[in-house]
Amino acid sequence: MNAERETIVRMTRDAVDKVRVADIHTHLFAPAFGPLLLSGIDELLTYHYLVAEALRWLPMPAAAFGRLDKRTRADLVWRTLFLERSPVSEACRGVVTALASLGLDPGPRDLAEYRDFFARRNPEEHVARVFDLAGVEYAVMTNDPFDGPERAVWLAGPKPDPRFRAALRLDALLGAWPSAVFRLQAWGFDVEPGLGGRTMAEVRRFVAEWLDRTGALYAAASLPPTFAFPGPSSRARLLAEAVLPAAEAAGVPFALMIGVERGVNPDLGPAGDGLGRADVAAVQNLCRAFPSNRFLVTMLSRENQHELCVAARKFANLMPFGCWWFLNGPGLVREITALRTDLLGLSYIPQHSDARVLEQILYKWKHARAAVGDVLAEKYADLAAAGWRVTEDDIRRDAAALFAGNFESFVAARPAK
Ligand code: HDL
Ligand code: ZN
Repeated sequence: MNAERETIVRMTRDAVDKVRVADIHTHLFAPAFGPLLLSGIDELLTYHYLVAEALRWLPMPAAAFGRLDKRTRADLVWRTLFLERSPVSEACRGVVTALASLGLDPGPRDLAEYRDFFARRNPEEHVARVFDLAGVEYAVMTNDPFDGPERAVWLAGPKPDPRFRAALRLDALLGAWPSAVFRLQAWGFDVEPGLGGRTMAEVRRFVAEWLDRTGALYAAASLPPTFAFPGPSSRARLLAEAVLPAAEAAGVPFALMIGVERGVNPDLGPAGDGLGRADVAAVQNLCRAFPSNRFLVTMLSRENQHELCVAARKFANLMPFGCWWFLNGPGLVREITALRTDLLGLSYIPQHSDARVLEQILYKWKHARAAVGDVLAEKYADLAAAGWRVTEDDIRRDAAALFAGNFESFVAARPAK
């Protein structure tokens, strides 16, 4: 590699390693939400990604594994995936990265020592330290107004924490309307199963109320591979006549997370979801029909990534984001980031962590910075080889946009609650 190329690679990796991150989709919760914020080695080891991998080896049915207590489940995962064979999968390597980032030595493979570290930590100091080590300025939560424990915290008015911002998740409304009707009626909303009467106005009122209560930066829903728009489904009608008008009125984008096949193997619980290739035409139809709405879009199938990039070239109100879930491995992150950069320049959001356990942001962002940084380094080196003078200031400016700025300008950052 020539000297100029080496310098560009070094500058790029340094800029990406240091850039502040807005983590735009996580399942983390602010400490005010109490036990909803998961943390510690036993939570890391019983993350559903690792459970799925361990169950491929364990001679027991998933249901039997699920009945064990958390510590026993963690012991089994540790033995199966870390002691009996090398932890080479992304989720396993992530646990190793997280331990090392915290100053623990993965070398001894001493689970008791790691447990002792987490038992002794001061929760508030630990949260601050993890965010600092990960270089994450804030994480956007996934906030479900239909979730009992979480709803109770919102109604009591949690103390705002600028490290944790809200996103209003509407799967229960858009994906399970028949059961949502009864909950909404119980909460005083005049809605009908057949969507008649004042239903759409009342759903708009419900969404507006929760966008305001949470200060959500965006509203969101995950959608199956069969998602179609327009269409006769309650999901399509609620989106068009209630949710998107409410999001536009509140000035927030809507995040479409498309391609998840829920409960492919129900016995595995949260680990039982799969994926399918979706129809990008639904995304294009939404962007065209709702030009005043903004759409954050991530798709779960590798085969949808190129189509989504081409669609984004057609609609400025479409912002592709993340290498979601089964796409979050170094190989696919590199492939998708190169594809996006080739087709969209810098007008995309490369990654979100999807972290469920606090310490996962340590590994998800360390690994993401490495993969995205490598691709950007190549792109800047190619640009220099074409004759452009690539400067360190340019690289830092561009990295800041990719890892936070693009999101914040797309969301037109709402004042913190
Ligand atoms: O629907 C989602 O937000 C997904 O991210 C699921 O929560 C999934 O279980 C997950 O955690 N993926 O990383
Ligand atoms: Zn998620």
